[in-house]
Amino acid sequence: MSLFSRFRRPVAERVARTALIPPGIRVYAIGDIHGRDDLFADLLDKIEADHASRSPAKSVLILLGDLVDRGPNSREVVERAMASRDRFDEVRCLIGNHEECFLEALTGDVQRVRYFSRIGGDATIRSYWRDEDSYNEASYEDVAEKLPQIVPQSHTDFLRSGEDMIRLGGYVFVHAGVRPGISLDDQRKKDLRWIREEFLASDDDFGAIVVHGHSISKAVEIKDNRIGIDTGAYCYDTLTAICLESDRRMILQSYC
Ligand SMILES: [Mn+2]
Repeated sequence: MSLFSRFRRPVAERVARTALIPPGIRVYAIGDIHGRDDLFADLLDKIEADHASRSPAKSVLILLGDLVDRGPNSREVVERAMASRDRFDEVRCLIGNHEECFLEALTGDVQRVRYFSRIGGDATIRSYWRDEDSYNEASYEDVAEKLPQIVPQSHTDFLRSGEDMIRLGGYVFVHAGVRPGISLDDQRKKDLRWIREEFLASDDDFGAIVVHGHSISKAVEIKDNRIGIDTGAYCYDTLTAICLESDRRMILQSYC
């Protein structure tokens, strides 16, 4: 199947009046990209075409985190995310657990480099290192020393400027989820970036519909209290965005 299949405008679904995005704003949120720059590039094109085909509105792009690791082109994904600031009125990026570990590895701490490398960061380091042979021969100590030098400061600054929670109308955007029983204002960073089962299993009203990534499902998960859009770019070759405007929502996808 062609990656650049012909663009078809998706049909918007109307939802409950409580799930509103403020007037004049059109949000596009993208799930975990994980180094799949091919899918990211294609999805951004689809989003741009979708936005242009609709009535004028402020375009807000939200990246739900986990831009890096596992897939082959993390460096390119970060570069493209930064460049997307020229294509949208506003770009906001969440810090995923993989960005957290990447930023920690960039401190030069050998243990953190080792951990980062194990959870998928190996692919990220490779994308910045470029020279395959020298990377294969490098020790963790070598990597800890060299990594902060080969990752451009602009990339580090961009990732570090990420947010942990974005609230917009009746929605809240987080990387992983929220802890049930705790108000949105009191959520802990660790849960927002790492939580899985307790959040996914909960039927609680969290105070806003939670749009999240982090936990992979083959199809988009739309529940009353949450919407999961991590469709496993690096393993199922599908990257998903949700468009939210007023009381409408629609899905855009890129796959190969
Ligand atoms: Mn994650």
